[in-house]
Amino acid sequence: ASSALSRLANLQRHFHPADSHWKGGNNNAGVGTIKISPDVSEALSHGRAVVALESTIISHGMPYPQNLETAKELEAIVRENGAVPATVAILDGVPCVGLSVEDLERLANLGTRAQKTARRDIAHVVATRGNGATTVSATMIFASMVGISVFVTGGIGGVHRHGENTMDISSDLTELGRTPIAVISAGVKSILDIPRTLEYLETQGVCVAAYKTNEFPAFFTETSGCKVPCRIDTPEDCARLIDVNMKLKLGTGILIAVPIPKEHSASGSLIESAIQRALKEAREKRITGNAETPFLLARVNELTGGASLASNIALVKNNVLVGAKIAVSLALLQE
Ligand code: PSU
Ligand code: MN
Repeated sequence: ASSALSRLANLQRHFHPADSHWKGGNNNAGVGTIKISPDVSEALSHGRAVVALESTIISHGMPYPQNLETAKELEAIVRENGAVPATVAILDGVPCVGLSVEDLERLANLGTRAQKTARRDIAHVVATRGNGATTVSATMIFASMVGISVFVTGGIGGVHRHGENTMDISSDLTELGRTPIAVISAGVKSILDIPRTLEYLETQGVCVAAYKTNEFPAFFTETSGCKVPCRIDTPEDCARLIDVNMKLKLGTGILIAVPIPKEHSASGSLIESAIQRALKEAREKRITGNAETPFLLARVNELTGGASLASNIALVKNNVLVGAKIAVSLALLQE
């Protein structure tokens, strides 16, 4: 706990924690400073449960206004379950851990005008004082830097279909291999190559656990046909896994895959045909690189008449519920 405290003190050296409306511009904060919101800072310094949340899901993953409503609801679910939410984004060039309602509104309104920010984009967004919506990889980095151990999202990136030729492999996977934080997600979408994604995670040394199931879930559906090496049935057991990973200083992340609740799981064949069509369109329009995931997400949502968005929102809420319980168990374990 003392090293966490001194790390926190170092990070906050250049800004006043009480000044929650601090913004870039005429600031004297050094580059490399992270702004931590007062409630997140308070929770971390007392060893209380904190749950990190990403912001690409707000800006690029969902349309307005559902993105704003969802972002606020996710934070509320975290609080109702006894943890403090820490949504991560880069605002006016400053990496922020813990956002105000105004910050969330700003990001939701910016939508895709906020820059999708993965690890490789961070320095550029900060140097140009831009607004960056952090993906799983960038969110892991900032959350881990300030001492957060649990991070919840909807789905992570993975190896794209045909990735063996394009080498389009999300930096989320390499980040899991190098940053020790537990990421709770509903698995990966079948817009991706799920078996290769799991192979890549194995190579990266990432512990992949499935929650109350033996199979890796495929985001919209509970099953993918792929078995996981590790099954966990309670938040307490997830907390123990995270605690051991930290104490052994393995340095790698953990992926905890929570299947979408049965009542919200989309019709597998409906989703699959929409995915096939969206993939074909992406190839025809030559949409590649970091534009591919947002394109596919939006197109699948259009093609399913909003069904995929409703499922998406339901599963993220469920992930946040599980993640908050894990974070609370972990805080108790580490008291
Ligand atoms: N998958 C989803 N929803 C998302 C994303 C992925 O089901 O919102 C976002 C996440 O922010 C993830 C990013 O980190 O896309 C991965 O993008 P890429 O495939 O370009 O690495
Ligand atoms: Mn990519």
